[in-house]
Amino acid sequence: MGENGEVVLLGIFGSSCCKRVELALKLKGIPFAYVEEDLTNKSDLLLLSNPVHQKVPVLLHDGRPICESLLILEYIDEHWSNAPKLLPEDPYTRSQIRFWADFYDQKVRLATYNFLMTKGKDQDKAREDFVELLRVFEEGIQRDFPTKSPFFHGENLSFLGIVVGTNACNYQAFEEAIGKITDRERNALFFSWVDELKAHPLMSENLPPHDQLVAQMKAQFFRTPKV
Ligand SMILES: N[C@@H](CCC(=O)N[C@@H](CS)C(=O)NCC(=O)O)C(=O)O
Repeated sequence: MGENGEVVLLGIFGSSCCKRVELALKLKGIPFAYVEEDLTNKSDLLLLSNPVHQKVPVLLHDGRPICESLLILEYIDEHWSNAPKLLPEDPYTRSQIRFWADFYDQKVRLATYNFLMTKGKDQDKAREDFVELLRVFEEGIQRDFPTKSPFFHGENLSFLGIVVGTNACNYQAFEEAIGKITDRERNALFFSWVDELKAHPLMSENLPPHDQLVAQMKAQFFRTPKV
């Protein structure tokens, strides 16, 4: 076992939650083994490691499981507390970052699922909700971080940059596979942030291959019954 202990990531291709963990480990320079799960036939290791949610990602550190991607990022930042840091030092700023990461996850990311699961007028409403949530996100970020981008720490991606970027950089693939949900004019500020995140080498070099992602999303979408 090296000085980092044994680090294993259970994940699946195309999952932004899993990609977050991968990027955080790479940012910190932590060697890890990646194990691809099959969610149609979950491994005993996954079921034992995450008995409550039975979901990926799971990080195993010396055999001990940590579940939930945002909590895994915090664990990584606390355990490997060397630079580059994911979260800022100041407790108030940390809490603001956590607030907006949670908002993005619980509201914005879930709005894309609502879009995916609906059709017709319900889908139009889901699209409008998504645009409005991004507007709230834009306003909040501008208000809470008026002088410094919360998506980067100097040259490096930050906690929020990783959380938002790993998901939003795939909207183009989502739209090719599922349908038009974004409005780049109405959320121009948000998409200027996404473009910056996409241009960052750690992000661009680690995004899932576009065509493979589109194919996977299409396959998943046509398996999912629409309400
Ligand atoms: N809140 C969780 C969400 C993880 C999640 O939704 N994982 C999906 C794959 S992207 C999963 O494992 N789904 C399996 C299932 O629902 O049975 C996190 O942030 O880690």
